[in-house]
Amino acid sequence: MNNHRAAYDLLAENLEAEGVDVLGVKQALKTQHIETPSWGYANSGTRFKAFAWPGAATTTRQKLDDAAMVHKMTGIAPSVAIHIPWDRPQDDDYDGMCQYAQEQGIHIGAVNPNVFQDDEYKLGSLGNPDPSIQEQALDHILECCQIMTKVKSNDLSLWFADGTNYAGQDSLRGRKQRFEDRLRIVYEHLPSNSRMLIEYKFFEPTFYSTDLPDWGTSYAFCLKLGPQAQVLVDLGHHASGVNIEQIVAFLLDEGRLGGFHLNNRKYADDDLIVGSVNPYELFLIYHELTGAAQSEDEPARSTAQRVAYMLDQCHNVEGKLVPIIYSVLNCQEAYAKSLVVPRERLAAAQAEGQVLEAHRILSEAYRTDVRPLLAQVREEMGAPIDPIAAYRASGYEEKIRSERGVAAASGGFQ
Ligand code: PSV
Ligand code: MN
Repeated sequence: MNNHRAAYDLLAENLEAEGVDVLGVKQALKTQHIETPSWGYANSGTRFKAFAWPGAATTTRQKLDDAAMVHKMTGIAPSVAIHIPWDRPQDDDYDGMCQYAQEQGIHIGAVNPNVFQDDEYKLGSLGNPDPSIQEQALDHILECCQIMTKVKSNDLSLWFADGTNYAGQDSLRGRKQRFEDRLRIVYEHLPSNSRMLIEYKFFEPTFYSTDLPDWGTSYAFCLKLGPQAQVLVDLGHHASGVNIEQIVAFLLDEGRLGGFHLNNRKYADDDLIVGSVNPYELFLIYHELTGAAQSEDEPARSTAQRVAYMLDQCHNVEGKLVPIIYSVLNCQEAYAKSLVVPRERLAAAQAEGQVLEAHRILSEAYRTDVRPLLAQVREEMGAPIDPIAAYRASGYEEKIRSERGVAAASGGFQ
């Protein structure tokens, strides 16, 4: 990869000949931003066992160190999503947390309330039949709205484990109404200029009904709440055949796509590297986003420009930082390929009904080997040309293994 220059020059020449503005593509790549999850640096596991990984972060300070290292290696991961209470600082010193992040060259991103880990939430949070539990969950989410202001975050990222396991267990309409009422209160407490991102998941941990099972339900709630409410698409939370890029296109066009949790749906949740199984699908998702961002269509254009790209991955068998770096790079590659799609030629072929020509134009862009372009961009940004090799050579992994050891727990900010 070190001798990328000749390959880059040739690629740039070919792309220019096809009408691609290579300078513009490089500029776009330099401003790409993938947020990493604090919880991805800590120990995690399957439904059956949490594994202790040597060197895994146990404090938020260590998670921020790791996130900063990922940013240093990639140049495009400058923020970290936090999960409360997992990342609650001692004495609620959020200023100290922000300052520490800043000193490492990163900042805090989305704030994720946790209304699923406490015993009280056994039958749900905002959808719980017990009004006092609904109130407890609401209070926690409202506290997270205040934390947003403290950490200068614009995104409240909401996921609910709510639902039922048995037919007849609870009133399905009743649960919907409880969500509607409580989410309205949350909406009223959002800091100005911020957003509430509503995530959905088609099953798990409840199996008969899930209160927010699909994008349509999240979208319907968003419509009722107002413009600051948008849908969060977690790639893992879809059944196998679902066309995620079509959901993305719809939500962009309606101005309601707020963000992503990037991962891979083979796990049906958060634990596999994004783009590791189906990089073509990731490209097709980016194709919709780039197309909207470059269009004149409103609200699609401005919506695409504000989308939050967040990884939501925990790695149990493949280490912690390398898979996160790998994931960031997969997003970078998919984005680069979407930037070289010849959109005018594609639109013309589509308008003429040239089915396979349109398909060929799009898939040829996907087949472009953009690696020399990415190497060039990284070099121009002052990031390592090969981030994974640079990470392995950095000694960071050995350092955290010897300093942190193997710990079973994951604690707060210390
Ligand atoms: C739930 O599966 C989820 O995707 C939500 O985004 C949570 O906040 C995250 O994983 C971490 O548990
Ligand atoms: Mn998620």
